Amino acid sequence: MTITITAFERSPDGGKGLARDTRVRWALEEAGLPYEVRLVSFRAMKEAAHLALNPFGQIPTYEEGDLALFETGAIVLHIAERHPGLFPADANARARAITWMFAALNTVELPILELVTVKLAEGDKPWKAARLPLVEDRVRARLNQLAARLGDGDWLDGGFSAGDLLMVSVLLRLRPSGLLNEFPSLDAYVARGEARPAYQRAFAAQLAINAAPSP
Ligand SMILES: N[C@@H](CCC(=O)N[C@@H](CS)C(=O)NCC(=O)O)C(=O)O
Repeated sequence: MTITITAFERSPDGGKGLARDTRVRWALEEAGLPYEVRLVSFRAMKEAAHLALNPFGQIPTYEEGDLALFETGAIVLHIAERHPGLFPADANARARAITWMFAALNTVELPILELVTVKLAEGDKPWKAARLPLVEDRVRARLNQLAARLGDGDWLDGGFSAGDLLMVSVLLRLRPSGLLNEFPSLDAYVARGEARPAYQRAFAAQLAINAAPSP
């Protein structure tokens, strides 16, 4: 059955791989699944056809036969549950991998998104200078805790899993801030994720779209 995802017609990051379709592409590549991409403009994302797929008017979405999904966590979970490559076979290990998926999206990504908001959306606001160090410290606190748990392991819980896929994807958003460099073990963890052939293919596919000359 054909899998179709949506992605930005032109990503605001210019192809750095930070738009969330990259996570889904990565999961599909890890699972060895071919997929098609429908590019959408910012305007089209807010129109009825796209809102029927994602009520919040965002990318990515995922269509497979008569199934339509949104939310990258749900999409990656769906892929991981149905195809080998992203979950361990042991039921408890799988439950822990799912825990890391939630931790990535619900505990680690939140302060990182706050940082992005302060820097970009609120970049010209008078409170930015006072708020930025507070938010940076909240991110540092999370990274400290995460680094303590990772220790000298390659991945968060044994072998690479969908939990690592989402955690690496979330941490990648920190690259431009320089905060990741303060945590060498996490920096190396992210680099391990980026070095995976499946990630490289996912990254190259989104770059090919975003680096192409404007139509
Ligand atoms: N929680 C959602 C977030 C989706 C999201 O924020 N998508 C961004 C692109 S990475 C988007 O579509 N932004 C445009 C907008 O919100 O108008 C997920 O994980 O799928």
